[in-house]
Amino acid sequence: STMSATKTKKLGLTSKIIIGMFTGIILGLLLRNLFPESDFIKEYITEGVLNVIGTIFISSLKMLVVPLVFVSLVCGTCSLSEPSKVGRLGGKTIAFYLFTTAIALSMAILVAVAVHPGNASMVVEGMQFDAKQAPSLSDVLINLVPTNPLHAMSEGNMLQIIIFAVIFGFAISHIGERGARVAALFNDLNEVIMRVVTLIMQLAPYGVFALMAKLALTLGMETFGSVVKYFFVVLGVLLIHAFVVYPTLLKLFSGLNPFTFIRKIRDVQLFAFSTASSNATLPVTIETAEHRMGVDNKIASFTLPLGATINMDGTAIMQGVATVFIAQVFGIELTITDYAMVVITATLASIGTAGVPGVGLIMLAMVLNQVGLPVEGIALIIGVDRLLDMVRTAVNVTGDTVATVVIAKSEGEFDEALFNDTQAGKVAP
Ligand code: DAS
Repeated sequence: STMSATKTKKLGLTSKIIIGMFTGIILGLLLRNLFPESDFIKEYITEGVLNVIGTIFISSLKMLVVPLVFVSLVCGTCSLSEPSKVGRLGGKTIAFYLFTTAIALSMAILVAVAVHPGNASMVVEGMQFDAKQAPSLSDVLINLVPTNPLHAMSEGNMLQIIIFAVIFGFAISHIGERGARVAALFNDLNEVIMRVVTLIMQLAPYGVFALMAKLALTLGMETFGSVVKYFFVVLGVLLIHAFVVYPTLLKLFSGLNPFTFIRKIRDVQLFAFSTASSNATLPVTIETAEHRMGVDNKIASFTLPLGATINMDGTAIMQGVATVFIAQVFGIELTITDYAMVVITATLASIGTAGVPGVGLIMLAMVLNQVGLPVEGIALIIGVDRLLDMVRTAVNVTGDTVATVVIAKSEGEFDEALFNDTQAGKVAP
């Protein structure tokens, strides 16, 4: 039946992506070692073919983010008619996101202090890194409301788009009969965009191949040598957060089978890993949450775009470890107050920035500034940050999805049979 056919195709996609990933890495490392200083390879392969394919793939995903977030959020909100439901949903979502980020940050700081990856012997000189100031709470709140929604969309200001879509969707559910027609239109538009997502997902194995080959070609193995301890401390905490903390929270708060969740979230994690962008992965996160995990659109369309922007547990983990690591390298003792400042600043900074590659490092500069640590310490870890960015983005989107499933189930907007693949076989259309 179509069900089994779809499932086979789906499985095929995951294994194709994994094959694309590994062949990309192998090819990249081979080329790098066979022709180490070849300009031809650098110009026509790394910056040429691979760069073009990889960038087109990421752009095709990002192309959907603004229309998808706007349309699916309008759909979601206009079916959440009573204001109390929107308020409760918003409160629950933000509370859960802050809760998991606090766990991530404190775990990261504790492990980094215990393992002590940095030692003062690592001399660092002549490094520059310009740091931006962390936005103040009032700035973050003021910047939530778009002065021009179309401008917010053109610049991809996700929080402003979310606010506008929620208000717009809310208004639709308050104009009676005509509202139903508008809502139906937006639901159709949403299906169209979801269909485009599925089409683009077919490109993934090739896009991932190119991205990984380019990464392997540029990121030599020697970079790891100097900061390997820092790298593995961050990696260790990320993996614990993704495969211990999240499954435990899922079991605790929703009673669902964590192994089913881990199996179904794998595609999304592969996309996030390959693109290092929560925003670019958002179309896949929403499609997976709704069509494979049984989350209703009215929840997923709200919690996932919000999560891609304000919920970055993986990034918080990197920042927690990096702050401690840099303090250790410079022989600076951090007080409890300093750690509290790190937690507050890292959480605030992550709320204000969208999920794009490398944003974690920019926010880290804000955090270091805030606690008076030398920002040039970032030059120590920038070499391995690209790889860690990919892993922590996969953790970021996993956290967004765990919260979404927990909240959807608590709101009764969740198809548990679909989640457990136990629904009666759908009649083939
Ligand atoms: N790449 C960011 C994201 O998309 C995370 C980061 O830069 O730390 O979530």
